[in-house]
Amino acid sequence: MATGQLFSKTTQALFYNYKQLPIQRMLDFDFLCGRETPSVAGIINPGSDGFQKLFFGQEEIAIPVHPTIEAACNAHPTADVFINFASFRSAAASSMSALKQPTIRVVAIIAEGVPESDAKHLISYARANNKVIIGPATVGGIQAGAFKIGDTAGTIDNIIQCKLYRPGSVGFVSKSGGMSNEMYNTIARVTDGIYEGIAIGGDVFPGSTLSDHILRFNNIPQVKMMVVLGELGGKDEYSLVEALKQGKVQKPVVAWVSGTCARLFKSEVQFGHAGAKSGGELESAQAKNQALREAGAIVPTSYEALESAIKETFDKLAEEGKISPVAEITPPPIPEDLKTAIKSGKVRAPTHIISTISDDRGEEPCYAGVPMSTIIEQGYGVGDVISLLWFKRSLPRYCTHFIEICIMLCADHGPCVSGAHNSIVTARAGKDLVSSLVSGLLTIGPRFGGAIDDAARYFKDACDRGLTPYEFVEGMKKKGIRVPGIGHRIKSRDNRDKRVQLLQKYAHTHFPSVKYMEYAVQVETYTLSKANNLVLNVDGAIGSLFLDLLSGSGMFTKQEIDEIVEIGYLNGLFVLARSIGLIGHTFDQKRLKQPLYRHPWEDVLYTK
Ligand code: Q5B
Repeated sequence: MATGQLFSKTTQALFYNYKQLPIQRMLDFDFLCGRETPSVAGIINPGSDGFQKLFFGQEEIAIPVHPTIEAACNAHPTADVFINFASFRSAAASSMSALKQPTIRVVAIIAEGVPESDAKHLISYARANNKVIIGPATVGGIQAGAFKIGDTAGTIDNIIQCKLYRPGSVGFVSKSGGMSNEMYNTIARVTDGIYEGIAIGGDVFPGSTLSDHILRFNNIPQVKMMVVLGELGGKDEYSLVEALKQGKVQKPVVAWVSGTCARLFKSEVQFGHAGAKSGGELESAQAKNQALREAGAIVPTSYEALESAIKETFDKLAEEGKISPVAEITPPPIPEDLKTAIKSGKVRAPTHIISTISDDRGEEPCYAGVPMSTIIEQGYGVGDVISLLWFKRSLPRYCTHFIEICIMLCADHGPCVSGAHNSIVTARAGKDLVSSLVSGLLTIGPRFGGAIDDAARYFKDACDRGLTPYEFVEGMKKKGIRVPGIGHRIKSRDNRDKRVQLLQKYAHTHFPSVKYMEYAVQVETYTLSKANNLVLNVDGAIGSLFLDLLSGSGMFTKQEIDEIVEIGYLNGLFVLARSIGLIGHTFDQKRLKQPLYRHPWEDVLYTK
């Protein structure tokens, strides 16, 4: 891996496993650096495809999602970096599959805990095929001002503070990802900043080594000095010692191997990384620091002295004219996410919806302010729930029970009525429950079940204006309007609708006043004098009785009653009730495995 640049300002990556935050951080970094193209060309989310919306600066962009690595590589042949956010269980298989793609050059493996045998297999394949692995167990790497892997360098604030939005002169490599963040900061304080930084990961077998990257940095003209942060355990640092001894590294290397404290422990110590354990003397931080020092690296006496060693090395190069000062630029501000800005109280945004009947944001949903636990624990019924969600108040029990009676009485009226017929035909055509239900519901209207609101409107108007039934009915006739709530296809003077009688009986017993119902009965007396089937029907009974409920309960102002009547709440009772029956008819047909319905020819009058 001796050749130089791994990344550039046009490098694009494929991102394995959808992880919103690291991808957005990469895109935010791109924007900060003034990249023209997003550094993430595509996302691989095994088994799914489509697009994922993310921000590129202020604009939203749609990044293609692919179900397989092959599909992603075919779709984005110029994306040559594979950022693998698979879990340790699948990281090896997916990394190998990526390495085998001719278009992929660099694979970064983020997962910790990849089995060592798998890691060795990946490494030998990568070396044989001239590919680069960063990781496993890494945060990734960064080329300042050009390209960043996943979460490398942390938040945008940290990236700005470490001046990573533009290239400096320092090549940095460490084992630890966490410490690399710390070092980006240190390096930015005492030099002109990072050119490239790589965390190789803390495993015993890293995909690429400290010396791999140092030798690579040595070939990058923009890198003027290198900083290495090793750690105790393993022998990786010795390959760097060898390279230094053999004169393969011409640029100054400032190095520190951390873990010198291990000697204070009496027994072997395992630090955070799999590879960071104090083993034999050769693997100790002290031995490695000494070997690096002897090989020509600048090695301070402690970690605390590392910053001044870097500073001195940088200042010397600058004095010698080997580093020309980097032109400082001000990066563009990254637009803050609306959610974050609202949370911090910086901005306010208009809402698009107003809702006043329910709230699901708290610990439990509330209907008109009444928590679900109260509804259940205090034995509320469906009438109470309707009263909360439709009328936004708790109505007295006799009212909510009346609502429940309406629901029960209107739930079904046999298979022959318009709604049930439609649902049955639809179900028999093989359609699903919702289609069968709505096909039945769509028949509800001025003639069938949907006359309750108009009945309430006309009865209220006529009664409030003091019209006699004669004046009202004949007035309607003149206008060519059938009286809503009057008339039935099968019910008549001699075959009264039991539902109407039950509603009337309930209201007589429980309602303080039945003024509107009595008016409707007087209208019925008049219409029955015209024809036997012009009875007060179930729609008319509910319409007139609901007027009595609204005005007699004392729970509504006059304006509220007018609004309820004008908006037309009451057909909702029939819609809700009849849904129960329509669903029942749908199930019935499906249970009976009824075939496609075809209306018989004999039942059609064919005429010209
Ligand atoms: N005439 C319901 O009509 C029906 C008149 C009228 C003045 C009237 C009809 C009507 C108003 C709408 C209404 C709800 C279409 C009904 C329901 C749910 C259901 C259904 C179920 C369930 C029935 C014969 C003569 C004509 C008409 C006159 C009729 N109605 N005059 N005001 N309201 N009502 N709908 O029997 O002189 O011969 O020309 O529109 O309230 O839907 O079970 O089936 O639970 O599922 O077909 O109960 O009354 O009568 O149209 O042959 O008319 O009476 O002008 O006079 P019919 P038509 P003329 S409950």
